[in-house]
Amino acid sequence: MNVMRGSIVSILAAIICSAWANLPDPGTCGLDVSDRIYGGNITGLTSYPWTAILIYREMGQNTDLFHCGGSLISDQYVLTAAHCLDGQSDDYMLDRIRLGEWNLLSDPDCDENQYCNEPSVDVGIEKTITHEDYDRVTILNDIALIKLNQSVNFTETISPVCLPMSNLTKNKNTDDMVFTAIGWGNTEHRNGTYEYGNTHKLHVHLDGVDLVSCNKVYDDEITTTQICAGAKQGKDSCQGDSGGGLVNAVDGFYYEYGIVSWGYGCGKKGTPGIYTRVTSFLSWIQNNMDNTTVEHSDKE
Ligand code: 4AZ
Repeated sequence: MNVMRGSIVSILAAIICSAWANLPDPGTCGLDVSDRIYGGNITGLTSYPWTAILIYREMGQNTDLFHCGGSLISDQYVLTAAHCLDGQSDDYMLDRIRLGEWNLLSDPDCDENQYCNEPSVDVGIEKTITHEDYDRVTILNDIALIKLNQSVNFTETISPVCLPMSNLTKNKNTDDMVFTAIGWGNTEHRNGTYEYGNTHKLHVHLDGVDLVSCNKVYDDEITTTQICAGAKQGKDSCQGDSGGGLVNAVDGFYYEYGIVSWGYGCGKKGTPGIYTRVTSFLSWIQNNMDNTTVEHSDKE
């Protein structure tokens, strides 16, 4: 009987795992070995190893421009905000994605004890997939995938974040969460150059804010497909952090619950930042990653 039950469980697990085979399991994803952002702190050298930075170029210029982040969710896909891919033209284009970055101005990156990371890795783009209902006026469905033109090897500084796909993680009440936002966006000290917001990867802790309170500030514009977080004086994501992750650790592994989207200003007391709610888009993510099977209705 036990043997039978065991084999039924393995068969079920195999079906479920094969349905999500292109997304890694917790333990492969969500690792953090160490412990823009307004009011943030510089992260550890190897912290939040899924953090990607999008690199843009202007036609005929050799300068890299850093205006958005993203998160590695598998060995070939980066999750970001649709508005990070909006407004491209022949003159201004997303050029490539950098993984394993910490300090934009040095390579390799080393800490004060001369411990150094492996050099960051720049990867080309095979294609970008913007949500078909992304609306640049309401900024709803602000989500996009970037398929890299090669699969990347996972290292100490490059590994994916988990998506909240299990019943436990996807049904958690985000109003009670203390999230972490990560990025190179503008800080209170530097109002952003044209090139980047902040040199180092920063993180800040942000409380979830319920939709009713959030909509008092945002005139009922915010929907259940978004998360509000922050609202403490001086603590926020900001311009340049867009596309990056709003994460929460569950049982020791990090899950991406939100994507930095927009907000009224940055770091204003009582004004939360707005994030795309990842659990509202799990099917969209899965359906838009290549080589997927379709039998995932049991997971959402
Ligand atoms: C932006 O402009 C932006 N305070 C991102 C996040 C927030 C505000 C603005 C949230 O990309």
